[in-house]
Parts: sequence; C-alpha cells; structure tokens
Amino acid sequence: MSDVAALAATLDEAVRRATAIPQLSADTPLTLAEAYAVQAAGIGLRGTRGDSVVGVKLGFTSKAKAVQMGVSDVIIGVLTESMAIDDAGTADLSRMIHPRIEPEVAFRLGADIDPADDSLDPVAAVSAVAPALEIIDSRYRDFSFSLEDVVADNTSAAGFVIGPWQPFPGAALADLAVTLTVDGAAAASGSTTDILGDPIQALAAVKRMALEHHLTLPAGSIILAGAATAAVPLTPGAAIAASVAGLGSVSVTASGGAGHREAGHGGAEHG
Ligand code: OOG
Ligand code: MG
Repeated sequence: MSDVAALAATLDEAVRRATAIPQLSADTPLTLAEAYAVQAAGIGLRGTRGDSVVGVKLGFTSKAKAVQMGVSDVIIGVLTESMAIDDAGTADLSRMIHPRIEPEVAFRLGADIDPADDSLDPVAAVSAVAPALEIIDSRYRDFSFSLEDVVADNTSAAGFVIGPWQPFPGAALADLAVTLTVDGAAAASGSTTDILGDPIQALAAVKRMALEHHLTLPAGSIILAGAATAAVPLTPGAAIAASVAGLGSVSVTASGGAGHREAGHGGAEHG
C-alpha cells in the first residue's frame, strides 16, 4: 500500500518549487484508485493554502492527445481558482516547469449535477459554452508518465483561460474547426469532433467519472472537455490564441519566466 499523503506532498512540493520529479510509479506501484486518492489529497493541500475548487477537466478525450502522450483512457482532474488566467491575460511561466498549451471547449453549469442521479441529463445543466486554452505542466521529468502517474498529478493541470461565454445551444457542438496559433502562426488545428466525437459527450463522461472518483459538480462549475489537438510547448514571451468556429477565440501571453526546471537534467528542457 502506498502512502497517499506522502505522495501528494511530493507532488505538491514539485508544483510549489516548479521542479520536475521522477515518476511516482518508478518506486511506488499505484492503482488507479490510489492515484485518484493522491490527486484528491493534493487538492486538499491546495485548499489549506486558500485555493478553491472551481471545476473539473477531462484528459485524453482526443486521439491526438492520447497518441502524443502514449496514454489512452479518459481521465478527470480538478481545476482550482489559482489556475484561472483572464482572457488576453498573462501566464506566469516562472511558476512552471515545462508548460504546454492546448485548445479546448469549456462548459459552465447553470445548475447542480448530482452525479448519483441516474435520471439527470447532464447536458440540461449546462448554461454556457466557451472556447478555452489549457496550460498543462506535468510535474514529472520529461513530461512522461503512466496513466496512474498523471492522475495522481491532477492530470498535469496548471492553468486555464476561458474565452467569451456563449449561451449553450443545447445541442451538437461537433464539426467546429479549432485552431491554435503561436505569435500569429498556425501551430495546431483540429475539430471539435476530435473531442469524443462531440464535446457534449464530455458531460456524460464527467458525470460518470465524478461519481466514480467522488467529485462534486455544483452550479457555476467550469468543465474543460479536453484538448482538440496535441499540446504545443509554451515558451517565454509567446502570444497564444485559440479559436473555435462559431464560439469565438481566447488568448494568453506567456511571461518571460525562469521556469523550465528539470531536476537532474542539468538545464532547460525544450518541449
Ligand atoms: C495530461 C492532460 C491531458 C487533455 O486535454 O487531453 C489533457 C497531459 O497530457 O499531460 O489535459
Ligand atoms: Mg487538457
């Protein structure tokens, strides 16, 4: 049996020091249930510093992401207030190790979702939808991990930016072109179909996984449906924008930060 609290503390320190650590699974075999317990304990540590939960995120809902990371099951993580960055704002890279950025679709809940309520359609609880950017920053060296490692590490969550909220059409959001630009040049492109066939499918997945992993989904929660493309490295000074056809666009600029600390690698890691 692994020591959940100690593993959560190790990951939490890696976040606070912005320094990469070896994969937990290298010394401590973890079950998926233990990995989610480590994730929850880590969110608890953030809570003791005054941070609060504002939503959830899915990972590996697109094939491009699963292929990029070599991991294919859908996973869920927790978004906290300290991760939020204003649209057109600045991401502070000095607090990150080897950040990457990816274009997503976000939902906002207008009503509570009780994950245990079988008769509740989670789509009916959504009030708004927006284009979004997620910044991921694995706490593991070389951004490499097993499924259990990345779950324990709160699915690499490090920051998110939500574009202008649009009223939720209540129906399909498939087949909308998604583009990611870095300093105005195309860096990745895809379609909302790449997110589970349609990002609204993320809502049922979130409800199911929230029940399984003891997460709550109160009104006001933000849900990130997962990246539509592979992630690209986020480098100091870069200006990033994502657009989702019909939903609008969202942007962020990266500060010139010291970041990029890869313990034991003797220097910077690029991408
Ligand atoms: C894990 C997070 C994956 C997504 O949108 O698929 C994710 C990672 O790639 O480090 O956020
Ligand atoms: Mg993501």
